Amino acid sequence: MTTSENKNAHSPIAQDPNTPYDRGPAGGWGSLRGISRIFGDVGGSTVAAKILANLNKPGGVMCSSCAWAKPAKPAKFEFCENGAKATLWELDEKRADAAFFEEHSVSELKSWHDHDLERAGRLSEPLRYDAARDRYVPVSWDTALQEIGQILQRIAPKEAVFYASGHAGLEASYLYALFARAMGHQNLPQSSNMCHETTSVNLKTFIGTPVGTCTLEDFDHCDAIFFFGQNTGTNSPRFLHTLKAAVERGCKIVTFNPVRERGLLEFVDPQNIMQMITNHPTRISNKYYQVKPGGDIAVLAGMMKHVLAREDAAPGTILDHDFIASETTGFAETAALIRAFDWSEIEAQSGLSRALIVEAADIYIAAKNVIGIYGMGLTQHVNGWLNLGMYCNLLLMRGNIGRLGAGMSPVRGHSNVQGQRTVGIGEKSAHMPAEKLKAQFGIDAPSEEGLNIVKASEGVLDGSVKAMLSLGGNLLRALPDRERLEAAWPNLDLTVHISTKPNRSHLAPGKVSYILPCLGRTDIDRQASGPQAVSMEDTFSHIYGSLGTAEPPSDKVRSETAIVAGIAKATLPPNPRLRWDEWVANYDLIRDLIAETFPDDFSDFNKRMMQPGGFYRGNPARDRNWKTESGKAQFTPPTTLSALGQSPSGQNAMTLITLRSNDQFNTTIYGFSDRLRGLEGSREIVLMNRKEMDRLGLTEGQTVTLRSQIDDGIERQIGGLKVTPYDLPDGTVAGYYPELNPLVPLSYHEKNSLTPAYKGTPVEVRA
Ligand SMILES: Nc1nc2c(c(=O)[nH]1)N[C@H]1C(S)=C(S)[C@@H](COP(=O)(O)OP(=O)(O)OC[C@H]3O[C@@H](n4cnc5c(=O)[nH]c(N)nc54)[C@H](O)[C@@H]3O)O[C@H]1N2
Ligand SMILES: Nc1nc2c(c(=O)[nH]1)N[C@H]1C(S)=C(S)[C@@H](COP(=O)(O)OP(=O)(O)OC[C@H]3O[C@@H](n4cnc5c(=O)[nH]c(N)nc54)[C@H](O)[C@@H]3O)O[C@H]1N2
Ligand SMILES: [Mo]
Repeated sequence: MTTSENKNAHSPIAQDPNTPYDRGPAGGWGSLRGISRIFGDVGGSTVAAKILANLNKPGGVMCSSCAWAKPAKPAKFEFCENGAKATLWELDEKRADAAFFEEHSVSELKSWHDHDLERAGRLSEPLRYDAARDRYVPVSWDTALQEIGQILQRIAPKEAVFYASGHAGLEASYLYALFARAMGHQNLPQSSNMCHETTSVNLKTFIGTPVGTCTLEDFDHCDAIFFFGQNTGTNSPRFLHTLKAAVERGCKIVTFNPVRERGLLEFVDPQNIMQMITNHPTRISNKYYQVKPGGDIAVLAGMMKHVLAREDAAPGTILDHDFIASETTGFAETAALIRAFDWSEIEAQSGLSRALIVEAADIYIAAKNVIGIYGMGLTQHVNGWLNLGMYCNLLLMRGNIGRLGAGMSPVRGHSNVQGQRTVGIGEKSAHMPAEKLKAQFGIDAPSEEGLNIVKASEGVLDGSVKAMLSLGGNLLRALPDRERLEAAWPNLDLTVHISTKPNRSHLAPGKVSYILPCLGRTDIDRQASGPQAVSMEDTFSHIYGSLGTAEPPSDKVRSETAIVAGIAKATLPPNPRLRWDEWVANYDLIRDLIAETFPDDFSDFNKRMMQPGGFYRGNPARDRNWKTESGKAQFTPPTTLSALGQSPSGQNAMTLITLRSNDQFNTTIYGFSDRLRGLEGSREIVLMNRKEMDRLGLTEGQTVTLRSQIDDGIERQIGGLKVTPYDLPDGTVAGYYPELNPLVPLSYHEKNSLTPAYKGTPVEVRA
């Protein structure tokens, strides 16, 4: 179905004939049931209920789930179903302690489901892998830190990799980035390397900023919001309140997504008693277009073509000529290429008719202020750079970047993924200025660029990487090409996991392997000077403090800040200016260091971090200060109409997209209910539309094998996937991340940033 009208508004929730089970709107009673299920699962307490009541409010805990804003004036309950799940998951009463690891060998745990591994509970003491017994056994902190330090001293600095998932606060992250450089390397890959790296690298060249240009305020002033490949209802549900308010003001919402995602269709606000009682949803998208995976460049080309045609018909009325002339470069060349594309090509590549694309472009033109939202549907493609380039082009044509109510707005994933980059986590020298390292600590910064996650993974495969530290995360589930990497991981001399719960990555221990249990954000972080707050940055570049209030899982669990400092101290030669113990005793001192290294972003950090709504660190593009090579915003000439690196070829070949369910946070699987998509019970499934099922002679529930068509001499396939009918464009199959990750080659990634192309892999479907 590619029709555009969203007819679901104010009617009983329609059952889609292509969808197997009944499903409710986003929010509503379903979200409350979801929360109460997890509450029961983890033994929820009154402490947990109190933390939820203060979640995302000034002085409370900042949610460890997504990076959506924490408003200065929070709602009565400023949390969503998934934030509650993440919080309760961390407050788990169960313990994955020494007794648990004594009972279960690593080989046995390998047969467990990801869900069951994390359900074992919170890690509560440091553990070292004992190969002879195939078990993790308890060890003292001193022994752990000393041995890790000795191994890191023994190898060459560039043989070590320090990975960070976007959870840890700015304090631990800054020390981690400093530690790497003091050791002599910048191998600091981060989860964003699998995520919005496409944004960080390409947006920077187009408009001179690696992050979005909007703030929450813009959503009160926009006339249209476009959504390309971002699933709000599942991945940033508190955004739905902002959208509902915009819709009620008359703002138009237009969505391009191969999947009809519930949250972008309709929403029942769980805090609105009348809406809850009547189950009368608010329609979110006015128009919903089921673009083909990788078809967005073509859509954007079509929209731009129509904008140019309207300008030709009434010169001087459609384009923002002043803005284009004074603020941008490359318009003429780009416009010429757009004019040259054929509508028939655009229709074939996008899977949408000219009439539908024109309809969307007319909404774009009618709106004075437009915000462009996007997520993984644009970034995780080989030509992700051009997805973003074309999206910028469309906005720039009418001056929609750098003024109130308009802008480019990537929605970030992890709660502090953006902030970690701001304080120095990243493989380039630019991430942490060399002159500051010298002045503050007397350290000579490494000049060689470090490894991002794709290069670090290649290093594990070819043996050039010898030690892998992980500050959070679960690389062996999150990365592409899992089977190859899982086989190579045990060859590492050292693996160190700083984690809250057991996960699959712990089960491929290196020759020496440690699991170091850390505090989560909800826990009280007691240090010598008293309980400590930590801080993080949201998707709108606002920075907040967060104060944990739950009793930690055990007295043997340490803060991420203390663990990073402990390893650094055990590794580095003494340097009186690296005052690890004093910093751990009082995080204010670390924030002073951050403010000294990054004065433009963090002045008065300690004073401002607890202010309602956080403090804004600014964005040059928002002020039309273009930090690009030319000093202007850059139009990007399109060289192709497809975002796919390789199209599927042959009768039974399709493009695979990998999805997150409503019941997971990345590799953490809370349960098996993808309520918003009406999919229950199993994650070993493959979705396709009924027409494609008939064409391939497949029946509902039949199991099939998917085989990757990318040919690099390595065979990649996964069997036992249950065919499930679903409303998708022709030529498209969908399944779950991380289950389907072995199908995506490590080498199949976005061109400039190396972000894995998880949304556009050509696969054969075999009965
Ligand atoms: N509950 C929950 N919340 C999360 C997460 C989670 O796993 N669970 N993960 C967090 C993280 S780290 C991140 S990065 C964000 C991710 O949040 P999103 O950016 O929303 O990422 P995805 O859910 O992977 O995919 C987004 C959408 O892209 C669509 N899509 C796929 N291919 C294409 C395409 O070619 N074109 C277009 N236009 N659309 C396409 C999919 O149908 C899907 O609806 O969410 C964060 N929040
Ligand atoms: N096929 C496919 N693959 C993908 C994606 C996709 O869309 N499709 N998306 C990609 C994206 S966007 C991302 S961001 C990556 C995510 O990749 P990662 O960030 O590596 O993975 P997570 O699942 O977020 O990490 C979960 C683990 O983090 C630990 N943890 C949780 N909370 C904390 C904490 O507070 N501190 C510490 N130290 N540890 C903690 C727990 O042990 C938990 O098991 O996956 C990528 N992989
Ligand atoms: Mo992400």
